[in-house]
Amino acid sequence: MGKIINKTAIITGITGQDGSYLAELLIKKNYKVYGLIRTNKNKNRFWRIESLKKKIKLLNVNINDSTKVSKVIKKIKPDEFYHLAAQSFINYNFEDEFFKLNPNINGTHYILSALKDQSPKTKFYFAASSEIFGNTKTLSQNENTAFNPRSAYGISKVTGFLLTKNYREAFGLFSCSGILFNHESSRRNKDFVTKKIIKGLIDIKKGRIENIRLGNLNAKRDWGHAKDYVYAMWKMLQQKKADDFVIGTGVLHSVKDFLKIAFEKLNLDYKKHIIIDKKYWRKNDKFFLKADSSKARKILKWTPKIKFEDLISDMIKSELDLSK
Ligand code: NDP
Ligand code: GDR
Repeated sequence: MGKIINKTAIITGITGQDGSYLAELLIKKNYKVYGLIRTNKNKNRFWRIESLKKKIKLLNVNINDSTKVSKVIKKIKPDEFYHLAAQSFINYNFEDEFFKLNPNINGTHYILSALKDQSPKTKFYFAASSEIFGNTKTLSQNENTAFNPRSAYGISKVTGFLLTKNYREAFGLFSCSGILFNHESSRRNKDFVTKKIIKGLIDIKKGRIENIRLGNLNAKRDWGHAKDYVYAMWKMLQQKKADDFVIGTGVLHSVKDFLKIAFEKLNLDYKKHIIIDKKYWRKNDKFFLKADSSKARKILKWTPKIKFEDLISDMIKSELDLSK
């Protein structure tokens, strides 16, 4: 007997790290999953969802095209809509600000507006980010902390957050934002520091390279595993009341901590293999953001299950498997 499909969901950003894990989670829960993709020409982008291809339906809908967004929502009227698509790499020098702001802000607005008009019962999730806190004065950040973004990316996420809140309050949509802190996995893009380190480490171990060039090793982040974080997204949309939640581990680690643990796991000394390169320094990135997710722990009963060390082991194992 076939599985009973109980709900329908649309995911934007399904080809990304979080989109792929979320699609897996929803499929396990018997959802019918649609992914909106901006193009099907660049097949290199599909590696994370390769094993899911037969179980999901990909639709060519660019979120910058309001007419197409509206049409697809009208047709599918999903139970849940997870909006994860974004230019997610942060550059603090504002040189790419228009490129970043357009899809991140307008895309979010088109989706919310189409939901209001075409499918007001759909529950909506917006992928906000700890970057909205930016140059904060507080030691840890929760849902009441003031926003002070320091990048075009952070500003675009504040706008998405406020649009999501206003559609909830003004039009009664079930629209929530998850204010997520850094989360990683073997599916991270190679430009992010964790994946860059693990990939470099395996290349060093295999004798393919000698060094990794990095920026500020004293930079600190609140790092968790993406699998835990997509579960929090789903939990938010299963509540009776729509609300916003901060999601993070509440523990800070430096880039140096990450390097030390990762290299020691392969019996190497990171100090012999790192070159500091100013190219990777971000002059506005001096603030240590740490999550206070007590609200999510209480209301969603969410806690991160995968520890920092296990995240690193998991990334090393996957990279070693890949390199075989
Ligand atoms: P990824 O960079 O791995 O994935 C981004 C996704 O967005 C990809 O599917 C990409 O599609 C799509 N995308 C990018 N630009 C556009 C565009 N102009 N139009 C349509 N689609 C686009 O990000 P993550 O999975 O790590 O993150 C998911 C979301 O969560 C993002 O919004 C990110 O900003 C946010 N976030 C992530 C955090 C993290 O630590 N991972 C923390 C806080 C927030 P394509 O394959 O075509 O490039
Ligand atoms: P971040 O992630 O900017 O926090 O954005 P990234 O991994 O790029 O940086 C983490 C920290 O590492 C320091 N760093 C370096 N970073 C990179 N990329 N490359 C280097 O060589 C390097 N050396 C040191 C950085 O300065 C920084 O402090 C991620 C994204 O997923 C966003 O979409 C998301 O919103 C935030 O996390 C929360």
